[in-house]
Amino acid sequence: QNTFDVIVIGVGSMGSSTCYHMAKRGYKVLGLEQFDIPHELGSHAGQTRIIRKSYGEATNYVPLLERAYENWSTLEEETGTQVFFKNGMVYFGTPDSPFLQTVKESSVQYNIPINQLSAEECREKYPQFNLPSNFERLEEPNAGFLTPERCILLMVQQALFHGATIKTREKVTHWKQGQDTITLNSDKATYHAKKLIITAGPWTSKLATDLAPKLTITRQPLAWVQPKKWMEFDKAKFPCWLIRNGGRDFYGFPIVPVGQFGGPLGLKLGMHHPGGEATDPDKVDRTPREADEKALVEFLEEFIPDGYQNTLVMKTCLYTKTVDEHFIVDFLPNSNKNIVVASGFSGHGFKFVSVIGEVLVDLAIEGSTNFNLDFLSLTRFTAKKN
Ligand code: PYC
Repeated sequence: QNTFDVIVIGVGSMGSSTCYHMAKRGYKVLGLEQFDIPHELGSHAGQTRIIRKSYGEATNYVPLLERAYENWSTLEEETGTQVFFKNGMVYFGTPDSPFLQTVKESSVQYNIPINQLSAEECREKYPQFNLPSNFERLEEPNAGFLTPERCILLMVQQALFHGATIKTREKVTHWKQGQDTITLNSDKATYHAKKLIITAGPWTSKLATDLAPKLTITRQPLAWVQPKKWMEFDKAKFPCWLIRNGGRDFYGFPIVPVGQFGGPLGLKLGMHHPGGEATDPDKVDRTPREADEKALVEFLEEFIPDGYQNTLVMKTCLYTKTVDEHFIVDFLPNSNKNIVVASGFSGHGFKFVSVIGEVLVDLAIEGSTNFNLDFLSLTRFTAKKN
């Protein structure tokens, strides 16, 4: 009974989606999670996550996003539960920002509606923002946010419904690849499987040590604050936002009603660039620091002046970053295509969860995917040097 078609290490965001897609396709899957599902120690907690399609990081992501949107919608239909909230998104920054340029390129290449707002139109529609006159102002009406904890719970629920075995509070201590079988030890048992999928977020480098030089874990503070005018920031009026301000990039969400979404309470924001300090997921100092709060408050006071009255909650999230901030979705080298890894989501991965699980199933079971994932491959790191 300890033998499976596939074992998934880490049932956070990517792992829950992988277990869900694997079980739906009828495979015998075991998902092992060292903490609870969901938990707050990795990268998936925090009530809300941005979803957007006119992608600024690279146009190559858009086909994955098209499918991610479809898959989120399927999950909603299957469970009768809303996980995607389309309140729109704004992108603000200097016109030379490569990110904004790529948002526009994605829009043109894939026919994704975006609006370029004049300073006056923007002030009229989004009076909450105070922007330098030279900033470009873009709006993506079909973007919005996902509810990560709810998404994970629903995917795990559906995985269980389709026969998956999910074990929590069980830590993988060692795995080894044999001729046709992978043997895996946890702190509770030994298991065997034909395929292994590693979706362990910030713990990935500890389980696939060859990847350690390619991954940096950073400590990312988040704040939920009380704005001066609460209702101006309600999700009925206020969009998700990303402000690219010369290497100091911040993002945030509207206030969501806690009765529907759960806590924390308030207006949420975080700093995306420059990343927080490098850390180890087992040793990270999660205590909010004065400097963390100061950076976020100063940003609000400059760009969203009515957005800050006082701080309600601060939390620490983790990013797992690659040098180019593109994901790693690939087979482990020398694994004969039996071990697949997804990591390095670099703080912008959650929106892709619903498609990455599906891609990982394709890679593990079929040995390939229809998506072009060259830009997410491990070989891109070495290819660049030659
Ligand atoms: O996933 O869109 C995103 C995002 C932007 C900044 C941090 N996360």
